[in-house]
Amino acid sequence: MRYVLAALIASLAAASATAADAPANLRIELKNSAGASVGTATLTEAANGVLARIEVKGLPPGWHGLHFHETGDCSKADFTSAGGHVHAQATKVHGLLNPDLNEAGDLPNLYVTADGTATVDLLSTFVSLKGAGGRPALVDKDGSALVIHANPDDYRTQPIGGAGARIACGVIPGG
Ligand SMILES: [Cu+2]
Repeated sequence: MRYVLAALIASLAAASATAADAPANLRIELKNSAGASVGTATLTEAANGVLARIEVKGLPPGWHGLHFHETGDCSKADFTSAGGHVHAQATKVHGLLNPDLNEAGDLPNLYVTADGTATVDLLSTFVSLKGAGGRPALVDKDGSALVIHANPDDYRTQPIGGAGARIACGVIPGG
C-alpha cells in the first residue's frame, strides 16, 4: 500500500511538472474592419522570442505587411487605435532589411493564397509575451495588437514599409 501511494505521488508530481513546464500561450482572434472574424493567432513564449501560429481566411490574395502594434485596441474600423509598431527606443527605425532597424514589432510579410487563406508559424526574436530576456512585452499594461496590412512591407521605407491600410487586427490583452 505504501509503495502504491508513493508511485501515485510520483506520477502526480510528474503531471504537475509537465503542466508547469508547458510554455505560456495566448490565442487571439483577428477581425476585419467590419468586425467579422478572419482567423486566429496563437502566440507562444519561446526560449528566444515569441512563436506565432497564424491561421486566416477571407483575405485578399497576395503579400501583406504584418506587425505587432503597440496598443491592444482594435476598436476603430481603420485600426489606427492600435497605434504604431511595438518599439523600445524613442526614435523608431522600421524595416527588417534596414541596417538600423530597432522596431520590435516588425515581422515578415504574410502570404495569402488564391483561396484567401494563410497558415504560417513564425518566430519573432524581438519581443516576449511578458518581458523575458529584457525584450519588449506584448502583454504589457495596455496590451498590443497583431495587425495585417493591405499591401506588402518593403522592409525599408519609413515608417511602415509602404504597407498601407490596416485590414485585420487582433487584440493581445494587457496584463
Ligand atoms: Cu503595421
